[in-house]
Amino acid sequence: MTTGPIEGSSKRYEPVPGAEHLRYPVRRIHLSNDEHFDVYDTSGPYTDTEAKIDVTSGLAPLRDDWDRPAPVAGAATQLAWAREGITTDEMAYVAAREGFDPEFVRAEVAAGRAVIPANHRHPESEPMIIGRAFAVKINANIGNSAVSSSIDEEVEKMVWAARWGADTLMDLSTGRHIHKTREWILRNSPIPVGTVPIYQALEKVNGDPAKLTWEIFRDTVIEQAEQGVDYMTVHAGVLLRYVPLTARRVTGIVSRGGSIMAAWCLAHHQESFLYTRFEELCEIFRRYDITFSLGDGLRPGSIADANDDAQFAELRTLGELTAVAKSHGVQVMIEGPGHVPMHKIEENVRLEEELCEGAPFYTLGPLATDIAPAYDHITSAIGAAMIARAGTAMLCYVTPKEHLGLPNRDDVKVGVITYKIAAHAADLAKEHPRAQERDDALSRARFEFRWNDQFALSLDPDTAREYHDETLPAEPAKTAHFCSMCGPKFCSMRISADVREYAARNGLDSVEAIEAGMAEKSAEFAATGNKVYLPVRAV
Ligand code: IRN
Ligand code: FE2
Repeated sequence: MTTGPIEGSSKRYEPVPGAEHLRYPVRRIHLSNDEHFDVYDTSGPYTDTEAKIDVTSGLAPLRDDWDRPAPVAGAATQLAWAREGITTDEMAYVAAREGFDPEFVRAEVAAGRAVIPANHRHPESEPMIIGRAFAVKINANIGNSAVSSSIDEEVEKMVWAARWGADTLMDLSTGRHIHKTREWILRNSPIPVGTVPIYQALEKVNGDPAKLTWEIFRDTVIEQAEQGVDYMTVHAGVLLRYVPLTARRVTGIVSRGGSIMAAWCLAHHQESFLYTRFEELCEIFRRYDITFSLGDGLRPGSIADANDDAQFAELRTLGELTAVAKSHGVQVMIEGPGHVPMHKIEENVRLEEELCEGAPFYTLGPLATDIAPAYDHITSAIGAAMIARAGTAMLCYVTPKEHLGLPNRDDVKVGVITYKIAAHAADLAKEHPRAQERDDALSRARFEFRWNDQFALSLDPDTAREYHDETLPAEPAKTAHFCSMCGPKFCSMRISADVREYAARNGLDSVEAIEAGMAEKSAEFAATGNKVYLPVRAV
């Protein structure tokens, strides 16, 4: 089990303004100039300095003694309470975490523009919010398959994903011990957990979609609801009449859940029970406050199929179901693509907002090109950054193993860090109030050659340090005014620091100083025989 603080940081719990009985987590990064920098923290107690965690007994049930208002017309949900004008403990907590006013949080939840996935039966989770007005979130998918991985490995992947910044986690297990794996993950997860219940329902009928029934599906949902699953993907927009629209596609139906439901519809020549029984599902969801993640069963699985009739027909139905769910007081987010070239990305967000009343959009990438298996964390992060900038609230990560195999622990970390980059790049572009502070802090550290601070402020301090130390491992190099990329003489950061110093020393303004400094540098350069590449010299 991976525990202990992230390098250069310590874990703190700060009181929630206006609800001092609650404390929210932050990660404090300690800098060498006696400053510190606090960041949003998803890692739960695993990064506490003296984390003593026993996965067999699970995490402490944090939310067990929080206020839980009475249900509103049968709905015990954040949406129903928000609409009643009630600011719940969960709303105050997420407001403090993100630096917003609790009333703003309540209003966004009431409008259905944000969701707080928090099943009453998952008290171990630290509430978080998903909505376009808030920081862009990322989801990590884990889960075993019939051919690979054990319960221990999946719990470790969950902890690892949360450590590196996953805001939510989906357990997509399809192999053996589905129930038990999920139980272990839930009891130990500080972040909300989602599932796709149709996967387990299919296991119960030995993998034959035609044998699925509403009753089997419903019982599976209740089983998972009781365990504490916070949000569930339901592919209720795959209608019988949409299936033929996929016939001429290059990659047909690539969604697992979507293909299961399409197979059922065709086998019975009936409308999907997920659609016809949707209101009964809402009645279950609102008892636990499970959030719908309305599945994109007809999402494009290739650049050629992006934004086609099948995809947008389904989206229209998801819009209709959004209104139904909300009328039952159930929180909703909408899943989106997939594979989409850059010029077709924005249209997805605009249509989703228009058709689904601004419900949070949760997209899988999208991959901006199909040509790079083994690098699909990158092909998809390009699309993810763009779609998040346009308004997507949560990004489902893609790992380097996408299309090739089940991700291992290392792939999970690469996927998470890659998606933190995409999400943060979008936060910057959206001018999210706090986003740029971290860039500024890291840039200052870089400019001042505070190497350890640069590592500590980065998304992945371990790898940053490792790469640096590959060529300059000695401790004095941590204060050296250069790295091995340019060597001691050609560090632009050092040169501009020198220019500033030169200006101060000689009482020049910066333009004069730059000119004078450049002349000096040019003389220095000529003295080396005008060689651009100097041998690297460790100090
Ligand atoms: C997210 C957006 N669109 C799809 N996703 C995720 O893809 C979904 O939440 C789930 O984790 C995963 C697999 O879904 P399918 O293939 O069953 O649709
Ligand atoms: Fe794909």
